[in-house]
Amino acid sequence: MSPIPLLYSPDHKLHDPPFEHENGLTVPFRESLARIETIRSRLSRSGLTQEIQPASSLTLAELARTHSPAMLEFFQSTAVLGKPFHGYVYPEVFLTRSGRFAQSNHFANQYGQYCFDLYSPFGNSTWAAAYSSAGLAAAGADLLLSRENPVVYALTRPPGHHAGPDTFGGYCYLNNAAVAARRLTPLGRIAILDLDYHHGNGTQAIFWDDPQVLTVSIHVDPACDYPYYWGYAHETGGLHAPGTNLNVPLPPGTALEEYLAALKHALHAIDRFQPAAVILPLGFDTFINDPFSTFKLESEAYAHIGACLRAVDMPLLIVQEGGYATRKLGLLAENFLKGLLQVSGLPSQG
Ligand code: SP5
Ligand code: ZN
Repeated sequence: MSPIPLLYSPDHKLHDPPFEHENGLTVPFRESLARIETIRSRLSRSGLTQEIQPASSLTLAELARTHSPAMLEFFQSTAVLGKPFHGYVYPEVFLTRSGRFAQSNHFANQYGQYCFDLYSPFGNSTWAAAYSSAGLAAAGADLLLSRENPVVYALTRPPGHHAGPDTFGGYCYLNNAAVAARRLTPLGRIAILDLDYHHGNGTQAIFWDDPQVLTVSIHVDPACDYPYYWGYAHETGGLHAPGTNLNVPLPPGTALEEYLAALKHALHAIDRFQPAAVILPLGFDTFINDPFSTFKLESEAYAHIGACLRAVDMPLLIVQEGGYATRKLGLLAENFLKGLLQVSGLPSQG
């Protein structure tokens, strides 16, 4: 088995907010640089992957096929704002139904129109990092298009699946997986299977009315956990694309057996859709020791999940989403790939 291309860019380090908010308290920012670097170093030692630092070919015009030009303009305007504060700005006021008519070019007003939560602050280089991250996913799509690699892993950071056409939040700015999907549509129908602990609300919104892209997400029941407003089973696609969105919400406490049953259900739906390629937004925040998780997946579970995905007999692009048990992320990624590649013998802990 030739090594899996691992697409990486050091640009993610340009985005390094100091803190986030939790129940009114200021806590260290969980979506840290170390997340990506620990996966990178563990996988490089495993010999399962070969790192590539691709040149980005992603233009703003191509991004505008996924995100609104107005939100992209706002993102670009943030490159000069961080300095007067502590390096990062956070949203202050959110546009809700009662504020529909109040629109100005003031930075705070723009921020509150697109951002839906407190988890996506901006520093001067956040936009650069996000643009580069989406570029990795696009480069991953190119590798699949070349048909030389059946599996590609884009080590994207910041993550992307909470970013919609003109909304963002949840540590996300640009929807990396969606950008890759749009680049892959010349191949035919595309399926996106989101395995992050949280619902992929942004991806769902982007392809809601698109019959060419099936979006599937397995996640914690949004009635119990973030992002609360999206991710319910009755959300099944828009008027022009009925049945092309599948949400599989699972209750807190979900363990491997129930998780694998949900995964098999999702894989059947993908099979029926007959896509030409599958994109896998992969979060390790389903792990039992993840600070956000209520699921009970042990580290070995990821080998079983990877093995289950062997049933996907078509080009597969893995796109990194969440996962915040930083010291374990390398192990979880290695277990996942070992299951996917059917490499025998799970690695030891640590
Ligand atoms: C990509 C990704 O995994 N984004 C996740 C972003 C949201 N994370 C914060 C969830 C916080 C839930 N807090 C519940 C506290 C209740 N008191
Ligand atoms: Zn998540």
